[in-house]
Amino acid sequence: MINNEKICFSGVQPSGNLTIGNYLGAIQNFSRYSEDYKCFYCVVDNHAITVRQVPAELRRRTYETLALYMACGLDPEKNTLYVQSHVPAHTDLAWILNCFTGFGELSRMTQFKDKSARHADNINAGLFTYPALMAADILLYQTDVVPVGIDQKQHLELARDIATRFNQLYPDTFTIPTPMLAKSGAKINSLADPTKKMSKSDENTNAVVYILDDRDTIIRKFKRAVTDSDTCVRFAEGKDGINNLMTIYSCFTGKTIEEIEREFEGQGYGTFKLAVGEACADALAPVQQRYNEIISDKAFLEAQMKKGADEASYYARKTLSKVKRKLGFVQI
Ligand code: AQP
Repeated sequence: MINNEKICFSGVQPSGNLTIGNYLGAIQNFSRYSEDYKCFYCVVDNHAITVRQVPAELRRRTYETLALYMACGLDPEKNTLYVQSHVPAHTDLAWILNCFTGFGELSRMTQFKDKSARHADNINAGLFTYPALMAADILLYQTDVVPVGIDQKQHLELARDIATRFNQLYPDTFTIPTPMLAKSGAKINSLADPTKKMSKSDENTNAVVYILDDRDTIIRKFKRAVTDSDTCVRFAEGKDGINNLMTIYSCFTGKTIEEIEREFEGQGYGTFKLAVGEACADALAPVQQRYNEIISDKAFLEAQMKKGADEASYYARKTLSKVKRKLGFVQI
């Protein structure tokens, strides 16, 4: 909390084209906080370079992610939308928090284990200390709530531990943040391997539905989604593929799992998959339309980046100077 304002913070990496996992697990929920919280939504480009990025693609995706924030309903007048590397306080605080984070704690992070297995040729220190930067992102704004998908819950717990440890040594420095998981959609799985999270960096593009996929592509991908040898549309253990599709359908239509089971009683998987594809395409159409209007106006996006970075810096500086003062750094 800053000046009696409750604070919400979250971010998305411009590390690939955004997926319906990013949308349902995170971005769609961001606007829920706009009325009651001061919201900071960041394009976390510093995090993205923990994995090698092609510079031109990183640049393009940074604009795209900001445009998608707005297309998904985040009004830049009500939310602070900005790019992480434009506010150097993030990396400044990250260094400090690195010195309050245990090697053992970082070694236990499942994302580090997964990503170092996937990028065995580039297991860099940034990938390892990613959670300390994420803690800095959040703690810098005295954040109360962080809307995220389940995969980020472990990092959030570490951020809470780091904040608590710091507060014990230097009382009343950080607000302890609370993760806010979407009621449904906090973990959307791959269409090709439904035991695995849907990821924007998955090499198999058929496993992933991107927010900007066109209608035919969306429907084709859902038609090919892996299911099981049963034929009944019901949510049950061992039916990962169908459970995932039912969750996606539920998120896009607002129907409960019971309502979906009743709706498709006696119908095969083919009919159901088509319905999921159509519901997803229908829901994303207005987002895509708004996105196309925004993305073409680069000057507007740059002006928003600048405005967002100025706003975020104002808040970030307050916490950073408090932290430095408490640590005993000489400030001039
Ligand atoms: N499959 C998912 N289901 C629900 N939520 C998800 N999120 C990501 N994937 C899913 C949530 O989206 C937000 C932004 O994620 P991120 O950009 O910080 O990176 P990530 O969590 O590592 O997501 P990706 O798509 O898997 O990226 P890559 O492939 O680059 O690692 C977060 O709130 C996340 O929980």
